[in-house]
Amino acid sequence: MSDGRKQGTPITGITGSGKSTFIANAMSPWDPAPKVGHDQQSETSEIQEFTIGEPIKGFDVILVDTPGFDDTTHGNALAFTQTTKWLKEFHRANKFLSGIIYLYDINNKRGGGSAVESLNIVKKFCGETFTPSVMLVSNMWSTPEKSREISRERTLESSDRYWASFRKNGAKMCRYHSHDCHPFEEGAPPPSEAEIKAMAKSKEEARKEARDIILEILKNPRRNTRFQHQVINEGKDIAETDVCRTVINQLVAAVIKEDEKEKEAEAAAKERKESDPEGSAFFYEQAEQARRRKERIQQQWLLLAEFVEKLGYTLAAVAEEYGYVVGSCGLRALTKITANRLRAHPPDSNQLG
Ligand SMILES: Nc1nc2c(ncn2[C@@H]2O[C@H](COP(=O)(O)OP(=O)(O)OP(=O)(O)O)[C@@H](O)[C@H]2O)c(=O)[nH]1
Ligand SMILES: [Mg+2]
Repeated sequence: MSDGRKQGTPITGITGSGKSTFIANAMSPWDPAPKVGHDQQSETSEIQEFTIGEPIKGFDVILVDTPGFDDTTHGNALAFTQTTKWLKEFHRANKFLSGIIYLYDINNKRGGGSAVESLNIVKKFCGETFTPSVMLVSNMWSTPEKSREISRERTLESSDRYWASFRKNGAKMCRYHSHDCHPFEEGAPPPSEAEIKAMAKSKEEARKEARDIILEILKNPRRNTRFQHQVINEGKDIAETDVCRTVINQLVAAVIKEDEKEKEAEAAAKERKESDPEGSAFFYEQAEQARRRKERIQQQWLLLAEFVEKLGYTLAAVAEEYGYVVGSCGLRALTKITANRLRAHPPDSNQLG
């Protein structure tokens, strides 16, 4: 029987790292389960709670499916805004976080940059005090495990860019071997021998392995994240929190980088216009691609500006802190979006609790 204590655990990680699958595996067969993505596009775009039907150790366990970091449409801004909005409601309802699971595909098909950025966001969100409640879970292991997976795990554990600083502050780490319980897509190439073996692992095993991780998390004492502390105890606006500043810094750095790429490609295209029309067309296309990426970043910024009050002031502070040139075209565009937003909706209180 549950004694009514509700514990939430957000499952985080970059897009496609297997968050929804982990939750689906952990649920009892009769529980509603999240939708799992089978293509490159991000599947989960709305944060959603899934409560395991039967209480575990007297707790109602709520697994929270979050949009992936580096979401192909909205980037980290979506994961940030949805998670903080959700936490605000969760906290108001007197429920608390028992931990955070950070999932990492041990084959890391998506490259290192987005993983590092997402880890920085989680790090700033948690702060040192909450870090012992973080569980770093590597998944998608091959059967049998490959030596390159084991060496990648060592890199994760020993590198400060990845998990070392989390580990120093008490975060736990484990492997999740269980396979994807969902059948392969129709028309997909026949599964390999290793995949057949992996599929043969029963749903029960996948559930047990997921629940062993959950049991570990339920042992955590009640802690507040740095984000909660800054907003509730220190009375900061969301824009002033460490995690929001990190998201802003990442967006600004990305927009400036794309802006520079666009300008360089445009200059190269102009230079070759007469002498090398083919080369010139290539560089024009490069410039166009950089422009499109810049626009996508500006959409993320808009999403953030819709949610976070006083973003303009924080943008200025971040620009000063990191020495960004405010006159840079990309940064100016972000400032303009923020200014429009501030004109339309003057800041009011947007605090947690
Ligand atoms: N082989 C294998 N495939 C997995 C595993 N976990 C998930 N997958 C597959 O990886 C893909 C992405 O899984 P999802 O659970 O949708 O990932 P997600 O992190 O929720 O993705 P977003 O919602 O897009 O952020 C799907 O095709 C899954 O079937 C695993 O442990 N092993
Ligand atoms: Mg998902």
